[in-house]
Amino acid sequence: MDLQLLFIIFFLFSNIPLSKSHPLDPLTPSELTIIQQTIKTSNLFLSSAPLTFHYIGLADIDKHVLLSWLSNTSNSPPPRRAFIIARSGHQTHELHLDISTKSIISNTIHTGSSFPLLSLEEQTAASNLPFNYTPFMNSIKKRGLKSSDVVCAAFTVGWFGEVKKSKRLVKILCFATGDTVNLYARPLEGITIVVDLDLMKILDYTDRFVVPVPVAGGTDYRSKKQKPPFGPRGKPVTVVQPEGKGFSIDGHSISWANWKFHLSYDVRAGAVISLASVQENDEELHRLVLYKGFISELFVPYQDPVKEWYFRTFFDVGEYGLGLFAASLQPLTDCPVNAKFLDGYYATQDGPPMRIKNVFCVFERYSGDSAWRHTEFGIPGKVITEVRPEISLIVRMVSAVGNYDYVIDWEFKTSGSIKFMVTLTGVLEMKGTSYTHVKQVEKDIDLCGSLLAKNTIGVNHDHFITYYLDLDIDGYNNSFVKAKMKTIKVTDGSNPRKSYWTLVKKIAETEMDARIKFEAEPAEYLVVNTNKKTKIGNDVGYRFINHGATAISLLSDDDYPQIRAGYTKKQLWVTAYNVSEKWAAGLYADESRGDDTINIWSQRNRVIKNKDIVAWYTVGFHHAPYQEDFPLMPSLSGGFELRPSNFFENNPLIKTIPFNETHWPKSTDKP
Ligand SMILES: *[C@@H]1O[C@H](CO)[C@@H](O)[C@H](O)[C@H]1NC(C)=O
Ligand SMILES: *[C@@H]1O[C@H](CO)[C@@H](O)[C@H](O)[C@H]1NC(C)=O
Ligand SMILES: *[C@@H]1O[C@H](CO)[C@@H](O)[C@H](O)[C@H]1NC(C)=O
Ligand SMILES: *[C@@H]1O[C@H](CO)[C@@H](O)[C@H](O)[C@H]1NC(C)=O
Ligand SMILES: [Cu+2]
Repeated sequence: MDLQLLFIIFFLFSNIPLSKSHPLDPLTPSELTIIQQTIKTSNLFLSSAPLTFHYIGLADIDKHVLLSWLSNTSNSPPPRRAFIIARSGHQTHELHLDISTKSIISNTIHTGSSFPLLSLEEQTAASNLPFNYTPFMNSIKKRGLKSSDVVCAAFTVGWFGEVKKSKRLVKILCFATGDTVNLYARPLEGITIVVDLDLMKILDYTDRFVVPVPVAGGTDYRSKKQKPPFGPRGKPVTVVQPEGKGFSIDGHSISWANWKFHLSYDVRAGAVISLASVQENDEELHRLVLYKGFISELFVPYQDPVKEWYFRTFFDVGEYGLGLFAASLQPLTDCPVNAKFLDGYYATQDGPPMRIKNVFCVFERYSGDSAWRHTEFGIPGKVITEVRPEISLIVRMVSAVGNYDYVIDWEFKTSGSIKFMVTLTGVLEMKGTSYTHVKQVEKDIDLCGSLLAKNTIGVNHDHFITYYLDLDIDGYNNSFVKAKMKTIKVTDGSNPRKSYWTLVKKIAETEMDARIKFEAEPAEYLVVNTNKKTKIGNDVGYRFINHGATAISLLSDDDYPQIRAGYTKKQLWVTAYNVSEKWAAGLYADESRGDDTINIWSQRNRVIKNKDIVAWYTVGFHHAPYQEDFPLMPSLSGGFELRPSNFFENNPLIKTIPFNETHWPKSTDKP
């Protein structure tokens, strides 16, 4: 090898930033390949039956092992292990595998009646079946459509009280495209196709009625399809960071201002944030807040009981995967110009790993708001004004599960807050109808939604986004505090007031004391560490603050979708930490029967006082559509905040210094 080539090679490699790997890093493409190869060549499965992978992710690392490694990272890290759900010969296998030794540690068969995530490949295969099925081709003709203008998609079927062991089914729904890409606006109403995924065969077909397929005109949302006059818009806005970015990313470890955390990708959960820790002013130490957090389930029940709609009660995390349906974020529009992007990799059903480019973006946000301000008029002869800009760090991902797009933001604030926001946008799931005007709808007919356009109903539904939050506030043993606001009556005439309110704080002893319905009583809800105090003696803690979106399920308790999502009647639950209890509607959500859900675990009524605890927070929306949601929904946001509450000695932002105007590139842009 000549010197020049050596030099080039050296140059190439010296330019690759060497990032430290972390035990919580997501599985790499080569690890995913090793895992699949090891299992395929293991002799555990019959070679005659196809072997398909439905989940491959990093196995949970024992918390004590990880924390002990973190306390001295020069020791060897915990071994890289994977958790796998695979199917073969009509059976679901759960496997644990050690990656470095390529050895299968355990292999058990799931015996319940519910099923793992659907793979993308089988959804595609099932959606293609109708096109080789004569009755369906006749149905297309009956609706005056060409098969090249029709697309189909696979929808999970739910569970409606069957007691026999279930088959792995999906229902196929079909839509017309033609002169639009907005397929959900053009349903082929009346048709139900039931497919057995294991046999990959149509089991049942019905075409009950024909209503007009809504027209394509006015439904396409692509900019190139819009014609003048164009709609409302201001002047373009961009972000300038004259001194560069304020955060750094080392592999998957991110640090910014007073925060440090780890960001990982999981095919089921999407973003997983771990070890989020924050620093007090003048302190070296980062104190842990959130050991691990992710979206555990996303339940979307539609509210129309007819044959073609009743089963639409989706669990987007456990059936489809927020990570699997993550979109590649578009620079400049999904995330601002100052964003950095990370990729994600998932294992396919039976092939090479897939990359999702730009699955996350990370950026500093300044929206023109202040983090605090005060104008003091009270000192004679002076007006004192101090304002500090609010700059925060956002981690964003978008999951486009079918028609809906969920923009999922984790916002870290210098105040010590973490804000969890979900934005709903995308396309409504629409229902075909013969109605073209509201006046045709008879009074006693329940549309189960609203007429949004000719032949188009937007069906009522909900979105319940449930976060798993393994909080470890400044340490491992935490407690849940309900601070109820109680009105005190002044009856003894000792002062002119007749009443006032005060906080009555109580630590929840067991899980039954920690099932919270916000409407039940005015209260503050905190997670505290009673073993750690501020200098003046308060327990360090964080409290939950909701930012809209506190809807809870309105279904009756005996309704099957409600049984499957029994936790959606309360916004907040606290349970004892258990490594097996991660998925709000169960590890196997597809066709689940509600036997592995938060509300069931919580019935054990374990002690949660001064223990390792997990909080489950559900962001909920009732969605009754309006015409502005057609043909595409303007975004609608809601969420909550975890706000330090006696965690710091005082407001950490007192020491923030304001912007220095002279830093801005063009002083002519100044007001
Ligand atoms: C960290 O672990 C290394 C290797 O085991 C050991 O040599 C070192 O003394 C440890 N450091 C501390 C601070 O415990
Ligand atoms: C947490 O509490 C348990 C008792 O519930 C105790 O055994 C353990 O030492 C505590 N751990 C810490 C880190 O305080
Ligand atoms: C942990 O959770 C699983 C699943 O809910 C349960 O079977 C097991 O008994 C739990 N373990 C403890 C110690 O509670
Ligand atoms: C603003 O920044 C400039 C350049 O760094 C510096 O020279 C100047 O002293 C700063 N002004 C104030 C008021 O801090
Ligand atoms: Cu909606």
